[in-house]
Amino acid sequence: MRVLKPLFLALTLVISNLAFGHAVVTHNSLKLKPVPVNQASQVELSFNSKVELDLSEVFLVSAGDVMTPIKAIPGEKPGQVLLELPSLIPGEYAIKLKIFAADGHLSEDLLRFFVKEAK
Ligand SMILES: [Cu+2]
Repeated sequence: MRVLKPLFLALTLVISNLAFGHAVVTHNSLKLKPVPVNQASQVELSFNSKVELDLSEVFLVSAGDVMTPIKAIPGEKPGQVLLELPSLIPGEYAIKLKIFAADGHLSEDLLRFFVKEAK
């Protein structure tokens, strides 16, 4: 997935310049629970502060730097956000977050993940 690498590098540089934001991801379910193949799923994120989802934007980044907006809904706990992922074929993806904290600060983050065929 050669195409995605320059994008990630560019975004990493952008993110490091915006690292003063105040809503930081403290937990994400991608690390514990792999995204299933060809099946819609949900990703759970936790932030260290309340987030303003109405002002925030979340995108799925797929091969060819294609950005698709994805739905983010509030979870049950404060700072918890649930992302609705569509059914995905195997490959390399990322979730791009532009999150407004309750104090009005914007933070950006990029969470990379793989969808792998079960063996
Ligand atoms: Cu802040």
